[in-house]
Amino acid sequence: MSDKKLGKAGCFYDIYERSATANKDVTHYCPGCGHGVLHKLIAEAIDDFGIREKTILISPVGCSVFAYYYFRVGNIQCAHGRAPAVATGIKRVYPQSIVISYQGDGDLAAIGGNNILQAANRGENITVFFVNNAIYGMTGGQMAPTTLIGQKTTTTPRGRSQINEGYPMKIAELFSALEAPVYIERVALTDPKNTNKVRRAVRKALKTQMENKGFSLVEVLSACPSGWKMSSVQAKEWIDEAMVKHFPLGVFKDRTEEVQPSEAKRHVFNADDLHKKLDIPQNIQASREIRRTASSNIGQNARIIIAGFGGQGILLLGVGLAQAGMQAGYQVSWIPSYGPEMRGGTANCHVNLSDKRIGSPIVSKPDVLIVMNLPSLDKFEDCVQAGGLIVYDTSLIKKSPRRMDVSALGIPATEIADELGNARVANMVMLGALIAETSIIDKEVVFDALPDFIKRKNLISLNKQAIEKGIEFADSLVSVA
Ligand SMILES: Cc1ncc(C[n+]2csc(CCOP(=O)(O)OP(=O)(O)O)c2C)c(N)n1
Ligand code: SF4
Ligand SMILES: [Mg+2]
Repeated sequence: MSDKKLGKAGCFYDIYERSATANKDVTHYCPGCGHGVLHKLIAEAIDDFGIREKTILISPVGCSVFAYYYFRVGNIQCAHGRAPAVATGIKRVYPQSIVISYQGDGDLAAIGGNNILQAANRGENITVFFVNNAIYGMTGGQMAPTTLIGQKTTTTPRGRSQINEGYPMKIAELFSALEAPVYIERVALTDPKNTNKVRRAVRKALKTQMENKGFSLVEVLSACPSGWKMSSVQAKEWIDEAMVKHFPLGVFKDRTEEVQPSEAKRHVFNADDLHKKLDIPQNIQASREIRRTASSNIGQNARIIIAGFGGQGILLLGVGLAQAGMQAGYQVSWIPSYGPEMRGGTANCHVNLSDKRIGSPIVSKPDVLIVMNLPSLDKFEDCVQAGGLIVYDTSLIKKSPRRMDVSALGIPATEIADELGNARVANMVMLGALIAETSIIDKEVVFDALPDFIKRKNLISLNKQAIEKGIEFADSLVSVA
């Protein structure tokens, strides 16, 4: 047992340095708020189980958004309602970790309702602490899915009515109807007796995960004196008198005795296996050596944005680069961006080619910007890294990039493609220019990769010609620094 029961749990930071407030000794929660007490019970359990080093706490959007100010564990704060998805990802990649999804009723039962439902139904081996305070505390007291009938909130000023807003959602009951969950209990943070039950439930839920038995969810009825416009004492009484009537306390599901532990095995990524599966020759790594021939400073670890009109083959160019990059032995990512571009704006995609593992597919500061229309140049020029490269299609962009701290290579890609008899291969002309101007990727690797991303075999030779033309044109120029 923790020897610090009356003081601060060791799992809390001594001083909450991350907090933006002046007083770094206290939490941001209102007096009487249940979040703080639940934090303490979780922190003590983590200490007592000796799992601090392997615990990852995922805090939601809601009043507990700043849980990471307090817990001395691995912390992630995620998008509203998405904690179960993030927890799933982490747990599957790090099965030895203890992953906690900490969520409010707005977060779990409203915006993230389907997210938690699917995670529970999959039986993810995670622990969910669901703080039901029957209101959106953080945003000033709007109705939550768990708001009681008749309860006044800022969005139900006359009280919740089942005719307009439906019934308060009974999460513990609902989720215990699913087959996969192992342990589901509803508890309440009110008097010492009930608080002790919360303490036991917190521990049981963590233990369930530690023993690899599967999904558990503890619903905690929790006071929000500010949102309910009550004193702390009144708020606790209201839980006992009103909330518990609709949300009865107790264990709704407990399969912990019958379930056999099943430890998820982490799949260790092996590049050779992947090459075999994708039928990529093993000696392809050698091609990396001959990549380093061209003139620009841009070499390995290139972050690239490609942009233009929908229909110009922007996304395909990105796919091609990523495919060839993969065959050259890079770690790669490709992510498209859709949206208003479908209606004539800019279509763009982000490509990473890296020697290291890629943290995020999003490229915010590209080393290379390839643009095939003016709106794209206007949109992305400013975000190119100083020292980076802009390759632009002068057939369609009648002005030069403004930036003086980047290299710029203008190429009449659409006209060259037209001369080849098909304007649609302008994207490959641009790719040729990139090959000539940088050491990112070798022409031969791209040629090898072509059949993997140009599905119509009769077009492969035309695409090769377009790439050759792009290289030829770029080689005939001196890039403008
Ligand atoms: C995508 C998105 N939608 C809406 C919001 C506004 N918002 C912030 S917190 C919140 C509800 C929080 O309520 P709850 O999950 O019950 O947490 P509590 O503050 O009560 O602990 C909402 C709707 C947001 N931040 N992001
Ligand atoms: S608004 Fe409610 S839930 Fe949020 S900190 Fe205050 S009491 Fe707690
Ligand atoms: Mg709430």
